[in-house]
Amino acid sequence: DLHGYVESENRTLIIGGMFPIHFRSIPEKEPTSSEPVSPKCEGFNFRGFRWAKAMIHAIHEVNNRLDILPNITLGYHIYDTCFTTSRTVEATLAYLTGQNETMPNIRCSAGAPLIAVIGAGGSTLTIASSRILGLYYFPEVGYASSCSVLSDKYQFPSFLRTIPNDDHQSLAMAELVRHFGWVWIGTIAADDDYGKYGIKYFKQNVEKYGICIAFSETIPKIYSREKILAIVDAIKESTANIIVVYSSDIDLSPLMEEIAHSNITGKTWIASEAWVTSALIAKPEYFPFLRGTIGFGIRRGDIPGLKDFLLDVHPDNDASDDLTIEFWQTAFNCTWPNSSVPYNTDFRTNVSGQERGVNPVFHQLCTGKEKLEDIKNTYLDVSELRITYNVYKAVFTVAHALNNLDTCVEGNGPFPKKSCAIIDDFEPWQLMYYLKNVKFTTFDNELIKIDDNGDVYASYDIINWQLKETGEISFVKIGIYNDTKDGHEMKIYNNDSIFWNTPTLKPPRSVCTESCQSGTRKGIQHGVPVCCFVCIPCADGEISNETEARECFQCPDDYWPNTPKNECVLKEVEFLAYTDALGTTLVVLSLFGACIVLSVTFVFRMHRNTALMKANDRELSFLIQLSLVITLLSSFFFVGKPEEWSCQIRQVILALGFSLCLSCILGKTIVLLLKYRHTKFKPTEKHAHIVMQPLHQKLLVLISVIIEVCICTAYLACIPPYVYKNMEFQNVKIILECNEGSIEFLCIMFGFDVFLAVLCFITAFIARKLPNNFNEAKFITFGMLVFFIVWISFVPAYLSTRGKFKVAVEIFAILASSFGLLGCIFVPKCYIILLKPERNTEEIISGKATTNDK
Ligand code: TCR
Repeated sequence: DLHGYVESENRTLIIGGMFPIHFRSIPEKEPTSSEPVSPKCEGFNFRGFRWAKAMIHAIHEVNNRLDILPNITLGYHIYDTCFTTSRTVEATLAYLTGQNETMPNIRCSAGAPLIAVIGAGGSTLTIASSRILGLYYFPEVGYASSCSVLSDKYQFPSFLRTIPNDDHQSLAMAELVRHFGWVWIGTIAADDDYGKYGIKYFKQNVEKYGICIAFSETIPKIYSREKILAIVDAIKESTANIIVVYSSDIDLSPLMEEIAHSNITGKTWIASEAWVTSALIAKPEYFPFLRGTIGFGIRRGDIPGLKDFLLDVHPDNDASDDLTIEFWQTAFNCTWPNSSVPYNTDFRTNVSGQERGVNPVFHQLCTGKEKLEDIKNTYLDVSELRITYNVYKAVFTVAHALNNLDTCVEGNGPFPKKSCAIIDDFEPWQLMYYLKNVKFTTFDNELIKIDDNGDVYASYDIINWQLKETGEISFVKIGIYNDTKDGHEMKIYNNDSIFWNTPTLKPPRSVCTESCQSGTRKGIQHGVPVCCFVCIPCADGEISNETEARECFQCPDDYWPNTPKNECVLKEVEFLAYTDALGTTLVVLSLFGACIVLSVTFVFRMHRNTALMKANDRELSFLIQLSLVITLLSSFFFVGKPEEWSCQIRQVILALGFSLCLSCILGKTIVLLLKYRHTKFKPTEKHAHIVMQPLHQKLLVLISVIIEVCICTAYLACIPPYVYKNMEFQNVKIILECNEGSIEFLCIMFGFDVFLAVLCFITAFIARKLPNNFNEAKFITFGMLVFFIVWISFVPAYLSTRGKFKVAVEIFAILASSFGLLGCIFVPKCYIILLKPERNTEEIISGKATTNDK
């Protein structure tokens, strides 16, 4: 331990200090077989030594200042904790007893009284010491103990600190991770309160943002190569590119050594305050693996005069100062002559697996002439004074509190009856009162104010590891994070100034699954973190138009998803258009048919005076021709985009056309039938003429048409057809068709036509034997057969087709039946008229001379 104070006429008060001047203690092999002694320490920690020196420097500064404690001299008593709890507890007890014995007996010290302790470094150590000191309400001021549990004043009533509570840092890390959009994170924690609580709070924060933890590893406190290799494997196997490490540099260094050894590159490390600027980790040989590391550093300060004070160290100054001798030996790699101080040995097995020798003999002796200025050493590096500055602030916190206690005016004091504490003899809790209310500014103009929980205001520098031209690592400040009254603020100055550990030097991505593209949705799987999902394509008829969609949406009725399924597009509308090859053909055919009918009319008209034409009922023929034109041309209403009117008109026109046509034919066949009866039963000629006069024929036609018109009107008036968007058969298309409205009406309407047709057929069939009128009845029978065949075959064909072909089938049937009638009724007559005019005579037509002609 280091101790010292200046003898003077002033009253002297001692401040204790606990620093990790060694990295670890050497575990005793067999503690039971001999009297237990406190373990020895190994691994000289230059950084801890600097902290201790900074405390001494701060005490000197207080002593030299006239404004603080002018009539009091501060002394110090520093213990080495070796970064282990046992040593810390031992030191704590030594403070309380005042002797180098570990029996608690508060302030029974031989020398000057101890007033407060600065320390004890890591949180785990502080928790141990503070529990003991708390029993006596003995003030302890932490400089590096940042764990959040220490804010609990119920457990640690006499603890306060100059380092911010880690809750802020954990939140800051979570914000940083969110800022860069990383969602798949690995965490590594030291196996102590600092690491565990830090990572715990980080995870809590990060979960709120939907960020997932890929792996969580713990670095063992006692070195174990297997455990470290297991961590290395976990890092290697994971797809997480971002690794958050909450650990002190001392615990982390064996892991980093192994990481460098196994050549793990391409990871971005997020550093906690304890290792972000540590020379133990920021070694140039680790730079290929650790470059681009981002971390949080607490506020730094350049303590005036510290560098000179640090340089002013030499074993010659105090031959009994073992620590300085050990420092000298380690720094210059030599052994101090005639000293019992062992050369810094390291028993930890190193990466190559060999044990390092115990106390190796160094032939090189130290001369004492070695120059500290010549070597590069962490101890002398005053560029990143963060914890060191905290030590300084801790000393001044105690000094200011003591000064306030000293300057208390009796009658105005804080204690019962407005009394004051007396500087010569005060109780720890009285100093505690002043410590809790201390408020001062440092040389840096930083206001130090301890709050009720013993915490200070949190402010962090965001630091990025970059490479200097000299090959050293530089810690570049890329932003700040501040705790504000309402929440917090994080500022990253310039994204381009960040150096990234990626081949492209672009910010890394860290996701478990790449985000789902539009057209798919996120499928959460059971038993894996939410960040690892599968992308499921949207179902038919559904889309998702954003990435990361949780659900797909159904397209509206007339819409259908495009191929990438990220947009609803209007469905394609299908109908038989005029421009369609099929549509054009059918229209041309029907026009052609109409032309033929017209030419037949023309031929009949030209030859109206021939025998054949005279025997023929001209008006009826004309009406049949007219009705065929109507039916043929009605197919125009079937082609083209269905509209309300065309839907209503098409079937009606067709039905009317057919009823006109069939009733006329019926008129003809009835006449023929009567003639047939006349020839068979030989009634008087007169009789026949009386039965079927042309007028009667026309009446029949008229009545039939009127009936049909009535049916049609009722149909259109009651349940008219309408345009229907049929989407049942195909999702991608809307089939635009006419819905018949009422099938019943339709059946009645065409049923009447069928009824007429059946009558025609029967009458014609009965009269077919009659040779009269040039076998007209036979041709009509034949025509009616064609008509039936066409429409009977139409039904199954119509029912089994879909879409635009359905109408095409109907038009076919119309054309076929019309052509059939046309062919059977008029073509034979035209044939006689045009090609066989010699047969066109009265005798042959009346059938008297035709028997041989058949
Ligand atoms: N708080 C850590 C210990 C620690 C530390 C450091 C150790 C901090 N910063 C720098 C060595 C060097 C921050 C704890 O345990 O609370």
